[in-house]
Amino acid sequence: MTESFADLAAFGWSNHFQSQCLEDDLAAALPVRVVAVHRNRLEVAGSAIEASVPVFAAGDDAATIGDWLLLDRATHTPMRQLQRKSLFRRKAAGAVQRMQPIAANVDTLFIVTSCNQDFNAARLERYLALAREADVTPLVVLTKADLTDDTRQFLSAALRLAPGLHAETIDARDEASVAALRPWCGQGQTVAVVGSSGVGKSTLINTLLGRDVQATTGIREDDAKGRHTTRGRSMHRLEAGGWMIDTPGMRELQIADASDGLEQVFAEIAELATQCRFADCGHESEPGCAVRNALESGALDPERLRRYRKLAAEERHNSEAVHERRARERGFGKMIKSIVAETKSRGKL
Ligand SMILES: Nc1nc2c(ncn2[C@@H]2O[C@H](COP(=O)(O)OP(=O)(O)OP(=O)(O)O)[C@@H](O)[C@H]2O)c(=O)[nH]1
Ligand SMILES: [Mg+2]
Ligand SMILES: [Zn+2]
Repeated sequence: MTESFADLAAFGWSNHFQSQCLEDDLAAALPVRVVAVHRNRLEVAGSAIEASVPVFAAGDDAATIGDWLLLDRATHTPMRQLQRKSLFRRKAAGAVQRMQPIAANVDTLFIVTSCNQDFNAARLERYLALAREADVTPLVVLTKADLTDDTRQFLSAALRLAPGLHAETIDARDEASVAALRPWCGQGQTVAVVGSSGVGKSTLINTLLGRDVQATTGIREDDAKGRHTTRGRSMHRLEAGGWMIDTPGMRELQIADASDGLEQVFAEIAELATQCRFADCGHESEPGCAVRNALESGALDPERLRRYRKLAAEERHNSEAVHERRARERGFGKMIKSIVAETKSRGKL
């Protein structure tokens, strides 16, 4: 073995991954991290190796940006994908009832929005629920602070969206301003940067890198929407040793399989519900309803409750659809296996 684990640590390698590899595995294989995702290929990098390899696995488990793979030392073919420490994922866009991995083995998620019309509490709550579900620490990054006199209003609105949440307001083009984010970007740390098109994800990464690696373009003047400049996902190493994952602006962020994350983001509503007189209170007309009392006293914002109900209904609906699809496919897989077994036993295969 030529590479040292100290080298791999610079790529985010830790005991979590080491413990999944026997000594024999590492004699035959090279651990590498997926640092860019293209349609049919993955770019991988590790200690003294950079390579382009075919996409690995399919469906919900497909290797994604940030994943660790073991490559055959001789052929550089992917042999195994290591279990992830975390996975940020959403329901695939459109009518597809599948989960789509966005980034793996992420420590911190920068949820980027701007101090303008892009700021949307309901959308941020979606990101937050998915981050909490994935066990990834979220940080709300409010860009374009230089274009408004009212950064405090955006900041306090952001901080109300989940308990214990951090948020920073920055000018993504300004080195001194983005320095506030460096504590999350230290040695071996992986940060995924997500948000709508045009909010300044690539700009922020370029400023942290100190050079223009990612292309950026202006937003539309009339509605502040971006032009979907970044197309693929890629990881970039900072001098301080952290890794930044740039992602394309998301048009749609549907949630599924995220009920725990949702409960954590809306913890104050779940907590109120435990104080209702009836355990199955619908918070409509029942006496002794703590949720309605909180609405009446002004302790609970009716908009927040409305967003929670809407998101919880969507989460239930999507989760059911995703699980049904999985069960159907499992059933179909079993049917194929039994047909193959039966045909074999009849000596036809
Ligand atoms: N004034 C100001 N402009 C900014 C700031 N952040 C980004 N911009 C500008 O906003 C535009 C869009 O920035 P990008 O970095 O391309 O946005 P993006 O989030 O990567 O967008 P996609 O790649 O399309 O998802 C560019 O013209 C940036 O210069 C900021 O904090 N202040
Ligand atoms: Mg971009
Ligand atoms: Zn109630």
